[in-house]
Amino acid sequence: MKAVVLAAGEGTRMRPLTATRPKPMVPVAGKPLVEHVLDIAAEYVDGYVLVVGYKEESIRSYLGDEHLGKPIEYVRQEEQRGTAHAIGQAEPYVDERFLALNGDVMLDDGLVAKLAGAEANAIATMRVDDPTAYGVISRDGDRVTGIVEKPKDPPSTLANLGLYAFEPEIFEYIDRTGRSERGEYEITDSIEMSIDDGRTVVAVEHTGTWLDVGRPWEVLDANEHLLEHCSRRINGDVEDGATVNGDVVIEEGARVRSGAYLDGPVLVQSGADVGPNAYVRGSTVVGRNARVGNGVEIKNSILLDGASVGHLSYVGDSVIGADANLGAGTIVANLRHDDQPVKMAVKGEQVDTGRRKLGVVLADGVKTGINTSLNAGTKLGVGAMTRPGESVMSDRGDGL
Ligand code: TTP
Repeated sequence: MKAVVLAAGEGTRMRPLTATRPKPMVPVAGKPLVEHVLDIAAEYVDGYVLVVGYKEESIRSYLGDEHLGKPIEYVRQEEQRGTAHAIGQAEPYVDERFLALNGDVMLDDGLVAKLAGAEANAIATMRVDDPTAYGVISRDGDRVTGIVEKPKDPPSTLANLGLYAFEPEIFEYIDRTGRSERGEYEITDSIEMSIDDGRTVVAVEHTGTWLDVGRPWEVLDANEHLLEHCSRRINGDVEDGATVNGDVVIEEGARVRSGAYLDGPVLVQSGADVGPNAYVRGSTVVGRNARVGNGVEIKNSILLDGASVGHLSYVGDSVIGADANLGAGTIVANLRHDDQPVKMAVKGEQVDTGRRKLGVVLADGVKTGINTSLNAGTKLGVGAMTRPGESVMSDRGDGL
């Protein structure tokens, strides 16, 4: 059985992190999202078919032609025309029952086992409090009888998680699928056609964790969840006088200098350099070759590879892009005085993130001048710079 992994999406809601990488390459807990998906499927498949498109080169060069000993084949989706169209690209590579998995979800093991082990075509579902934001499943016993997108009056609380097992016969229905109201070829329409034709589709119910990582703060949600499961491992160089508490991973080639205080869960990746006298709190990832310098406090944040927070700064609940550089004294606000959830712009619209604590999202290569203040929920796009002493209250830069 192969896993067809959808990784062609542009990830427009995830900008500016996706201005420079496809969404499946956004790292959580030290690895690109798509790698977590491949890891979880590895036990049940004998190969992967990756459907790639937007900035595909970075996926191809990172993953290469195998993962955990299983071959990876790539197929290009020229234009993002919808999930049915994306899965349809894999037809020449698949001749038996297969898994179809979104390359940008975070889930625990168990679910893929259930999908792989189901008898017929299968859809992963989970009970959610507010189904109106999801595709909602109607069923009779285990059998799916219909799927309705974002219904005002949901027929159940079972959400479609975007993870499937299909017989190759699904390709016939994909071929016959027309465009939906939003102009895409949707796999849920192909599935409904197969049900109308009398094919059996079962709902596999997931009771663990599943997160659709679509917007920048969901990267932090996924990171928090995954780091909760990391176990202490110190392979790097920890100087005398550094304190390392709890589940902290310090990879080989990383350095933690004297006076640094690390409170897990924290991941310090190879080549990273922390301290002296820095305070790194959970759930934080200090990426490869990233720098956390003297007098810096970092909390619940992801520093992508090569990011540098060199001196006297505070970074909370934030994602700092690769090779970004925060000038001395840069301070991130991550809480509103009125205690309301922080808002962030997604495709130009202010969205309630549901998070009481949320800092900033900085594109790769952003530079802040000394003593910059960054307001909660702000995004700085590609090429953005701030002047010394600036207070940044709204988004700026390209690729937002
Ligand atoms: P989405 O998250 O709906 O799309 P996206 O990744 O482009 O993000 P955004 O809406 O922010 O622009 O896609 C779900 C999954 O399917 C995701 O893994 C990307 C993948 N996909 C494709 O591979 N091809 C497609 O044509 C579409 C629509 C999605």
